[in-house]
Amino acid sequence: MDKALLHKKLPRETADKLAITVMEYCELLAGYTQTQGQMDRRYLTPEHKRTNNKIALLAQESHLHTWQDQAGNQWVRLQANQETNQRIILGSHTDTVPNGGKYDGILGVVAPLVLLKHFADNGVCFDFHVDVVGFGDEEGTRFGATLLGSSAISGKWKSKWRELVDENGVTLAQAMHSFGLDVSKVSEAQIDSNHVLAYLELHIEQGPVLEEKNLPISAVNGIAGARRFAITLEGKAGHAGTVPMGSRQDSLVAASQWIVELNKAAQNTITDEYPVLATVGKLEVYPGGVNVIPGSVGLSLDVRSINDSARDTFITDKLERLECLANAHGLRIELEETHTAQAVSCDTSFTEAMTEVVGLLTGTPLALSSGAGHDAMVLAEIVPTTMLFMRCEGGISHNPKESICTEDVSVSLSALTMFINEKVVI
Ligand code: HGY
Ligand code: MN
Ligand code: MN
Repeated sequence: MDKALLHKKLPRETADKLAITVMEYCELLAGYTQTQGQMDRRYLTPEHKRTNNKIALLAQESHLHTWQDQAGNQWVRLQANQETNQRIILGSHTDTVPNGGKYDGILGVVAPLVLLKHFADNGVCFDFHVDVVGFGDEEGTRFGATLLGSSAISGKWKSKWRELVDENGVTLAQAMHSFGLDVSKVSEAQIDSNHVLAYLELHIEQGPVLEEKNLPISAVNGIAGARRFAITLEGKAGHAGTVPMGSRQDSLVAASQWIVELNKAAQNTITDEYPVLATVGKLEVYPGGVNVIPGSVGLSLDVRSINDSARDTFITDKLERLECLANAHGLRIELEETHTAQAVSCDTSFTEAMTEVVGLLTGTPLALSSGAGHDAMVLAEIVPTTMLFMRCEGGISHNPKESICTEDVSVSLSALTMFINEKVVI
């Protein structure tokens, strides 16, 4: 028994040792990717299966209970010291964006897993179950819709998602079948929110604030709401050498003008009470011939703000402008909203508790709001939810240069331990 744990702290040398293990596991799992040499782990793929199996193996080594639910999320449990159905859940996602970093998501699964292994190996347990979950899909990389894993456990799964198709035309239902799952049973993944005392997600900040303040961790008080769209502008393909400049229906020209205006408009909100962030991350030109006037372009739109109505007003305005540009260029517009997540506030008392823990460990009781979306925003709809942010170098994320330091992982492990020991009571 690690006696120091009884005094509600993780001894510094223990936290440092566990942090090295966390880094090693993140490095190992970074090799579970569909694209050699870059991070690309998608929902219901062989890499997802390997990751779930590895998590299960690590859990079993410490005699922790582990299971995969009907949505492909992997769970690990440190049993309570008494008969109870009360549980806390720590977790994040195991999937990544294409060419992403090694820590976005997986850090929030591996760090609590290492902590649970340490507790189990030292005979430590609590009055409640401590669960760790690795959500199979948060990014939406494979099927476009996002937060699928956390939506399943929260009862927010949409039956229409079974028809979603990936870039190879494989439906989500087919992918589930290949993964050994039955999409008609996804509802069995839903948890009973009455049994959940708290959901806590450790995640890299993916922004520059902690580094600017020279702080390793912070609490999180809210998460921006995002809306995403898939847009197609249909013009008229033509010969680059014969169609006069004045009579073209060039969808790429209209799209380019709109993208520049969109960016400028979002920049103009920087000093507003509720800044809006707008991004076109994908742009596909069809047919893509050097001597062909583009027939159509497909583009994505991602708009976020910590305030939903500021975000929605911005979107309405920009889509009206797109309509004008399309008319001026003789284009047809197809628009599909592929993701909508309202901004959420984290649970007040747990966020205050985490802020206090952060203050005790770093001297600065800081809570930040998150511009990035997280599984926590889905869990926040059904159970008391909060997050712990950890610094990442340069605030870089969704980029292979994403990087963290072992010392910050050590502080994060201490924060998780203090939170579980002192702030969560039955
Ligand atoms: O897009 C996001 O905010 C998250 O990384 N999925
Ligand atoms: Mn991400
Ligand atoms: Mn993430």
